[in-house]
Amino acid sequence: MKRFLTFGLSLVLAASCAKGQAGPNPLSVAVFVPGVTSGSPIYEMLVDGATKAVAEKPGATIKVIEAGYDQSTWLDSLRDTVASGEFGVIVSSNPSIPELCAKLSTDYPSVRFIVVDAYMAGNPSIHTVLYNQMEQGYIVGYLAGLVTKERKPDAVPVAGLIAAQRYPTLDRLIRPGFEAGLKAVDPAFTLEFREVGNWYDSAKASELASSLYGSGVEVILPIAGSGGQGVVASAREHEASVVWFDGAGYALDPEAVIGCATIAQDRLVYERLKAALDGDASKYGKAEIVSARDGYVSFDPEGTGYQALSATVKAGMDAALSSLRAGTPDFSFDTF
Ligand code: RBF
Repeated sequence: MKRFLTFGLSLVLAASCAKGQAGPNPLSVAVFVPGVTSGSPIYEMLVDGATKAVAEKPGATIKVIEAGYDQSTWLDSLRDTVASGEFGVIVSSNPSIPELCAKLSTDYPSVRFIVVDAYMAGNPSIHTVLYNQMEQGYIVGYLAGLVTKERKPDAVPVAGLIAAQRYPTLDRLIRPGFEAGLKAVDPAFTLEFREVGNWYDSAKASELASSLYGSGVEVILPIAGSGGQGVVASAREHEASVVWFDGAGYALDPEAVIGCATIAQDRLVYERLKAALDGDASKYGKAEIVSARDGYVSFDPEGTGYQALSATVKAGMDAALSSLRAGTPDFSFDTF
């Protein structure tokens, strides 16, 4: 009997041991794209950064999962990804994602989540990094302000923001930052805000832009994913301008796009995933904020549209950018 018990116990031990070993491979990475990669620079950089980190780690593998534009399906799709048991690390990007990860982390405690462009502190399975997008908004707001004032010195100063939808980082960082930039040029600036309703409808975004340009707006900032291409098309028709966000804006139109406030999302994802694949688990549970001071928020001057602007505008931008990097205005914050 005793022998039988011992045998039974060792079976249980062997089973639990095998289960431990069969847990997700910590070098197996899923990139969960909440939307569609193509047309959204923030997601293109997510995939690029993760691909580079995985390529440099012997034995690591990567699978990109595009969850599509229907946000109501994201939790199920993320659950399927996690429940497959295939992935040790899930990398994703956007402010709504940590909440979904937190719903799954208790049931799948050996899976780790790295979520950028997001903020959640205190969950031991999740590491988030948020960009100081108040600075990012300020940079293009300042440029939009300078260009508008130069072209229409006698008009009541106004600029446009066309967003896919409302969400906390837009309402609390991007929009107030953009307005602060405009008002730093002229406190009389007002902002015309319009909402598309999704992240892909460039025809709707173009219509909204045309009505703003038609009413005398000179510069629009789209925060609309691939829908932003409709704003660029409208700007081209109206011989007006667009300031762009995140990256790769100038490629859309060499003239209409006059500036791009960047985030170093590809570098950030690469760095954080590389450290994780090398065994550094110290970031999980932590929410960090990166900014212009450490170079993760910046401005790309390498576009024909920007280079064609007047020397006065470019000098104004140079001064504003150095000042921002040195901490003035100070948009820093510790929690979100
Ligand atoms: N940004 C994009 O460029 N493309 C998208 O498809 C996209 N989808 C989003 C969905 C949700 C629910 C939220 C909250 C944000 C989304 N963003 C998207 C915005 C993104 O997080 C970021 O704020 C902007 O790209 C500006 O940096």
